[in-house]
Amino acid sequence: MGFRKDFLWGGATAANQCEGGYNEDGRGLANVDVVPIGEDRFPVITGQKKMFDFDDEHFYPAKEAIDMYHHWKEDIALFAEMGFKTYRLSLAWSRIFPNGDEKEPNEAGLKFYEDIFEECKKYGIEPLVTITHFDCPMHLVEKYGAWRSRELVGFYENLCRVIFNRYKGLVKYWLTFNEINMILHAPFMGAGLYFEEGDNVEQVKYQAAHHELVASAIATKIAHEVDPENQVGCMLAAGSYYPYTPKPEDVWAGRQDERENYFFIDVQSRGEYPAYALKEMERKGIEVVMEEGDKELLKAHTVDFISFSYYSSRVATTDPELLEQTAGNIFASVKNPYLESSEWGWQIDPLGLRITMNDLYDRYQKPLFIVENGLGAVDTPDEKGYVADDYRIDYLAQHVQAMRDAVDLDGVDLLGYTTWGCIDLVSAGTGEMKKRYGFIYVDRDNDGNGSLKRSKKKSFDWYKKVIATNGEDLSI
Ligand code: P53
Repeated sequence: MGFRKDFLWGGATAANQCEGGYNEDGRGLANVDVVPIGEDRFPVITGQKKMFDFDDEHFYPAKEAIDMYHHWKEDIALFAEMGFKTYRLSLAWSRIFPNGDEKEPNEAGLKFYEDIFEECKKYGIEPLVTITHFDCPMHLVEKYGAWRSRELVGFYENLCRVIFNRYKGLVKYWLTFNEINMILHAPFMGAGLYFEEGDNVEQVKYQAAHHELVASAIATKIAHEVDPENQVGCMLAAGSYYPYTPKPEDVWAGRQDERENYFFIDVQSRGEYPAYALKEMERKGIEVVMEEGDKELLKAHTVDFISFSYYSSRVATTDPELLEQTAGNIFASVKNPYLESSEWGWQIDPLGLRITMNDLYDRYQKPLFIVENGLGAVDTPDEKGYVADDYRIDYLAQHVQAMRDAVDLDGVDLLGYTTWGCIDLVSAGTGEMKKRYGFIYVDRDNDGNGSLKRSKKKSFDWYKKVIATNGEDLSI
């Protein structure tokens, strides 16, 4: 009983939130670079405010982030010390193809990740690679309108061919698009989409989503052709919906909210547009343009496993007053009165993880991989610089227990677990450094001050023990 022997314990990061080095060694500018911290962040990441380059009034935290570009050896050594079996990271597309539409890749970018993978190998750490974690080269945004253009499929295909061939034998686990459903909620940050006056926003989003779905199927096809050992997953920002009341309308609202997310995974895992989505699009007047062969591609190249992030469950309601309170959140969800919240208002629900795992496993019957989970919190180092983050340990222990229940008691097939932001990094939602997730503290603040020094928090030793006992010992 318990987790499988080869369970992949580890941690996760994304290039734009940790690397920095935004213009080094030929790297091109990307959408994720030009999203500032502060009140303009929300309009920029949702594609309502145009910011295609840096200006002097804003601070752009991704430019330097935690400078992993120059600290990766040290950071991987720390991951290895914790006993990581896997490290989830993403590739910055614009390091490999600075503009996105070149024929030949940038060797320096390819080499950077190759060195990282070799380093992981040294420690027996299996890389889990997100091909795109929100990033899109700015040249593709400006010239083609990013994923609204069909041409992006071809550029993404080139990227995939190059990386699958180059990293063959070094990387086996791949995710095509991080939180693919984020395109609906943060379309600029998630997919480089910016909306002009008069745009039919829904139409643009679903057309772009179709392009990503086709690109994902092509990536899966090529990955399997290049190396039959390759395992490709989709990636969903998950969290099941609970109806606010047993009122049938609330239950139905929950079903609909859930389908908005499942839509993507239904296509990637079952290989076709589900009936409810076709009907909904028809009602909304959304016409997705498909090319000949798209349907066959989607059907023939479904994913091998289902990966997802889980931070919280969600609540659905039809009550207009309650709905009002959630306006302005990326994932608008009503507060659940039975749950506690983090300092950022994210509700804490370990049982919700078990519920979500069951929902996904029942629906797709493919192995699951939890690739993000964790607590964003304010950490205050003591005079020696030590962070005693019992609150984080508590959160993680409860979630690991819940996933163990899903495995042991419900029979869910779970490949692994990578906590989000295993080393402190920049928050995607807010751009803050202050919202920390790591086992490793990084000395840097919201304004970019700090020595970037890395130090182990209390949770570092805790997680090391969890991994060493394959999840048996969760005690503090
Ligand atoms: P942060 C919400 C908002 C933005 C990104 O989020 C999100 C979510 C949660 O689903 O998705 C993931 O940094 C994402 C990561 C991100 C993490 O959640 O706002 O894949 O890039 O950092 C946590 O606290």
